Amino acid sequence: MTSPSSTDAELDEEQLASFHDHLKKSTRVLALLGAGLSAASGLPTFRGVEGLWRTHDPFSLATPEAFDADPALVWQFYSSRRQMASSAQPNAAHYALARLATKMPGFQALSQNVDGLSERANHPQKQLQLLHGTLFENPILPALAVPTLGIAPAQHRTSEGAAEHENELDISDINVPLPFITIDDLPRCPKCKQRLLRPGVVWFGESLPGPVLDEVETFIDADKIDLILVIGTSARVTPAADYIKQARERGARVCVVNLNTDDRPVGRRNKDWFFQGDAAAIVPALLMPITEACP
Ligand code: BJW
Repeated sequence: MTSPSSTDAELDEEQLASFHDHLKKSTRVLALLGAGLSAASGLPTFRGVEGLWRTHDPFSLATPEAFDADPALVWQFYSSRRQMASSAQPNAAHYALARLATKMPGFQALSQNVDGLSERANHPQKQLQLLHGTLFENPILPALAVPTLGIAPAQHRTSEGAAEHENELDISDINVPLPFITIDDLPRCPKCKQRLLRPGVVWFGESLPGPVLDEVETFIDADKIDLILVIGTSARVTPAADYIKQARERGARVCVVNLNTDDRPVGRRNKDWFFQGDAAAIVPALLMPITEACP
């Protein structure tokens, strides 16, 4: 069930006090971050009512097979996502998590987001693991700099009238034709000039970046973990979601922040915290004892 955003005032005081007590004693903390973290910045999630995967088939856009079949369509999808992410601003939750990182050396954020907003909130790089890569790895050619996410299913794409519609693309209308691009417009390897470059994100069926997996494993194996924050994620995609279980096995208590009461990770325990509402409102209030403390 989804309800309107919570404000700080709506947080259950007893739950909040119990969470703050635990946070103040914690030194090794993980956070698993998902698309809901950036929802208040105006970016769509994947599986919600207005989520990307409700109107766009993930297997036609977010798999290596989709890229092989129609690289122009896939590049257009990711170019418009990058454009939207560039126009968005980090919200109070991104900033609070970045501040927690500067205050707590034993804090690691594991982000499934590719939108660059944590980086732009100055989250220290060493304490931010980009599990699913980033939209900002490869250069975007001018032909791919489409204004908004007017991605139509492949059968609706057309070159006719594209120029006059170019500045009118509307995220809410999936039937708006896209600017027409061909395979010759796509970015290629600067060395061999032949191989097509691809968006720097992790698609279904692909392994997560090796160095990132190593960093996360090293952190988890190093010692006991006090807490894992699970913020704005449906926790349905593996291996990211498995980190919740692994953190529990290292002793972590689990704190979930989500708009939707149904989106709690499997295997819930009585000692977990669940704060329902907008991450941008809740996360700063949760982290305040550390982020607002004197140095
Ligand atoms: C709010 C809020 C607010 C809203 N405040 N909250 C069958 C076929 C193929 C693969 C598989 C398969 N079965 C299983 C798999 C494995 C697969 C997988 O998990 N699939 C499941 C979906 C079933 N995983 C993989 O394929 C991974 N790789 C892998 O397993 O490799 C193995 C391997 C090893 C060795 C060699 C080869 C392979 C890779 C997964 C990559 C996921 N990629 C995507 C796309 C990235 C690029 C892009 O952005 O387009 O990553 S999919 C998409 O889901 C994206 C996200 O990072 C990820 C997670 O989504 P997230 O963030 O949780 O978003 P939502 O929308 O699901 O949830 C948002 C939440 O926020 C909701 O709960 C809302 O309620 C909440 N919310 N507003 C607080 N304001």
